[in-house]
This record gives sequence, structure tokens and C-alpha cells, in this order.
Amino acid sequence: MKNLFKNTDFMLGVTKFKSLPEDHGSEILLAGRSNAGKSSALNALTENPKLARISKTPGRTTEINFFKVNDSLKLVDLPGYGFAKSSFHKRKDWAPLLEEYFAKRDALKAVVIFMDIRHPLKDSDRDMIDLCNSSDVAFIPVLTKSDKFSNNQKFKAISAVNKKMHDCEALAVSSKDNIGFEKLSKAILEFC
Ligand SMILES: Nc1nc2c(ncn2[C@@H]2O[C@H](COP(=O)(O)OP(=O)(O)OP(=O)(O)O)[C@@H](O)[C@H]2O)c(=O)[nH]1
Ligand SMILES: [Mg+2]
Repeated sequence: MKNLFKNTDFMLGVTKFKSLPEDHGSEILLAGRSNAGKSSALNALTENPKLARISKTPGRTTEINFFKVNDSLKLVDLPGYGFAKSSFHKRKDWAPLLEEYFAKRDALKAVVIFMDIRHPLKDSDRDMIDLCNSSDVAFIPVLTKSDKFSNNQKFKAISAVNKKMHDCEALAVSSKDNIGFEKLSKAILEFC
């Protein structure tokens, strides 16, 4: 099957609501705790290992980065939450910026919430889920780094997360082993 995400290109990085690109088409937000593997997943999804910067140092993504998939779809990589040293999160305007984005952005169609399969549903993930629910925005829980678990552990981890979800099902991916990205791309496209 052709990968629709393959020609994705970096568009721009912003730190202020007023600098956001035109509110047009569909946007899928990529969220998660710092180091969860968001940027790695973006690169795997787009089959472009150089697209987003991967780092062993948490908090490396410091702007809201827009990636253009095509004229009507963008992926939006958020700085990881829950990492105090990130200069972006230390800024007082971060929470209002995110809330304004959720409240006003027509293009926002869904949020992918990336969580390390070994540590899902931390407080900051629950805060993001609450923000999605209170803003009536759909979300897709994605468990990353599934290569760290056996199939049995993986199954148990997905079931445990699903028990806490109402209208959605978690997916597991491994950027290292390139597993789960066809399912993720289908899940994303259902919201566009
Ligand atoms: N084993 C394994 N390691 C992974 C996987 N995905 C990411 N990593 C590692 O996890 C670390 C963080 O990955 P990133 O993709 O930079 O994480 P991020 O969520 O974008 O982090 P921030 O930008 O800091 O918020 C890096 O050392 C990656 O190599 C995976 O599927 N398997
Ligand atoms: Mg990143």
C-alpha cells in the first residue's frame, strides 16, 4: 500500500499562537511525554529518518513543529510535556498556548498521544486526555517502543490501557523495528 505520509516536509516551528500557519485543512497533533518517542515515530511514519530530530536528551523538541503531509493535512509535533528543563515548558505562555490551540483551531482533528509502553498513562498523559475530552477532540493512544516487550507483555499492556479508555483503542508501535505504522496511518486518516 502506498504510504501517504512519505512526502511529508518540515514547514515551520512556532512558539506563539499568532505565528501559527493558516487554520486550514486537517491537523493531527503528536503529543506525549518527553522522550516517549514522538519524533522517532514521526520519522517512521513518513519513512524519513532525517525529518524530525531524535535525541537521547529529553526536551529536545522546543517548538511546535508543523510538517506538511499534503495540501490538506499537517502533522504537528509538540514539545514533550513533563520535562522541567525544557525552555519551552518553562515559559509561562505554554499552557495558554496549548489551551488556545485546542479551543480555537478548526483544523485540529485528533491528537496522537504517544506513551512509552513501559510507563503509560502518567499524570501528564491523563492531563492531555482530559484536555482532549473537555475540548471534544478525538485522540489515539499509541504505545511506543514495543520492541522492549515480548508479545505477551505487549498484549497485556494494550489491554490494560484499553480498559481505561471509552471510545478508542490503543495501538502499539516500534520505531526501532518499524512495526505498527500502517495501523497508525490508517487510524490518523480516519480523522481527516
Ligand atoms: N528501543 C526503542 N527506542 C526508541 C524507540 N523510539 C524512540 N526510541 C528512543 O527514545 C529516545 C527518545 O526518542 P525521540 O523520538 O527523540 O522522543 P521524543 O518524544 O520526540 O522526545 P522529545 O522531543 O524530547 O519530547 C531516543 O533515544 C530514541 O532512540 C523505539 O521504538 N524503540
Ligand atoms: Mg521530539
